[in-house]
Amino acid sequence: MPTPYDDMWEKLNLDLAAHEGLLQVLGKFYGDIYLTQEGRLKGMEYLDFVLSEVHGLRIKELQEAKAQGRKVIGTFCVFVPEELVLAADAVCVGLCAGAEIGKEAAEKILPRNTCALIKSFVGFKLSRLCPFIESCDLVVGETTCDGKKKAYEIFDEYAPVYVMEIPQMKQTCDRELWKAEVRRFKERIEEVAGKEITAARLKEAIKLGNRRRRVLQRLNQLRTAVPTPISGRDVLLINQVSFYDDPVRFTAKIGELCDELEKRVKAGEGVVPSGTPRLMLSGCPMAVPNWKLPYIVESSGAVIIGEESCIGTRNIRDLVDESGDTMEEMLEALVDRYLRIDCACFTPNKERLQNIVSMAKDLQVKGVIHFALNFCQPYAIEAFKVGRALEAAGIPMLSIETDYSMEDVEQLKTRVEAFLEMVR
Ligand code: BJ8
Repeated sequence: MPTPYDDMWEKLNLDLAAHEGLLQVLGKFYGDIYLTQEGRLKGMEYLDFVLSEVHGLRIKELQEAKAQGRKVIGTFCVFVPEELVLAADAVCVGLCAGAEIGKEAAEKILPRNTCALIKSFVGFKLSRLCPFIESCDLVVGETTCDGKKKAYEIFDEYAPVYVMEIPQMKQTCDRELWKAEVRRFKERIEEVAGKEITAARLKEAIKLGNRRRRVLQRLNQLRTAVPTPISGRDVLLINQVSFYDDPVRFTAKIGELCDELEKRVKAGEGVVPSGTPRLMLSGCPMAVPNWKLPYIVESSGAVIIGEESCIGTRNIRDLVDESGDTMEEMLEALVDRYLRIDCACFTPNKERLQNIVSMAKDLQVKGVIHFALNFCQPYAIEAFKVGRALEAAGIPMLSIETDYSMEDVEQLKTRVEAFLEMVR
């Protein structure tokens, strides 16, 4: 069926037939998982709208920004300091992909035992299905896990790629390396954007980034109320959308949603019956449209009230210190803030274990579900230590490894139900 965006998609060289198929599947999937929920906040209509226009209106906005001379920078990891992109008056979009539609194409050039997230972004590019990737003037990769690191070398043949080196430890020399990388990134962004990053612009960008983190922190705080006032699925969606929506608009809209949520909390209204087991997710990021596990968990009679993940708390927990005025002070603040990220790619990674245990205790969850994508060594291996740390704190954990396919849904449901029986 023709759409008002066909010309734009054609200009972006998308495979129109395959793309239409993708949108249809996505629409059906979204309807089943999201629109069937009862008692959703009115504010979620904004998220429904954004998602329905994810490849339409938002891409149109990106094209308009480009026509005005602004550049679009795509990222795959929360380690990329978005503030520098915003300070160069460029648009930053998260590119991590959570669908397996391009898997076949990806497996022609990547080993089959590569994690689904990597296969997804490579597959999207090879199959010409992602208008975000096609809109990018620069794609920023990073040396986190080996899979991503090596995949960028291939991706580089299809798109303009720049790779940031991320340290694997957090000693003084690692901080120095990271600081040098942040400076190198600043220069590259200035070059691509054709604009100097001034101290005044960077200060504004730091404030904007923090405002968005604060509104998501507020959301996370409100959702902990009893009875649970919003589903885990809805909060995950909000976090996912935060990566590609306009940051000023997003922050305002989620602020309004939080006002509504606050009223609901005061009125003592919930979205699940009292006594519903409250759980926390921990592990690999769940990129759009990876809603599989949250859907399984919440349709099995539990509710999720926290995500220890990069599309969740790990991305919003730490703010950038706003007190600096000089470029040097602000770069130092960025270096410190980003180095607090506790991705499983670090060794040792004790902070993550401590953060998971304290988060689970604060939220008073009945248990934690640890999620690793198949073939993701950092998270799958770290699951052992996470389980041990939680056990010592008396908190049960279920460890799940899966991908984006639907083949194991029944099997996962059985395991989640058995876990719920146990924690009840
Ligand atoms: S800071 S979690 S966003 S790297 S799932 S591609 S780790 S094999 S996503 Fe991540 Fe940055 Fe870390 Fe966060 Fe590799 Fe694992 Fe795949 Fe992964």
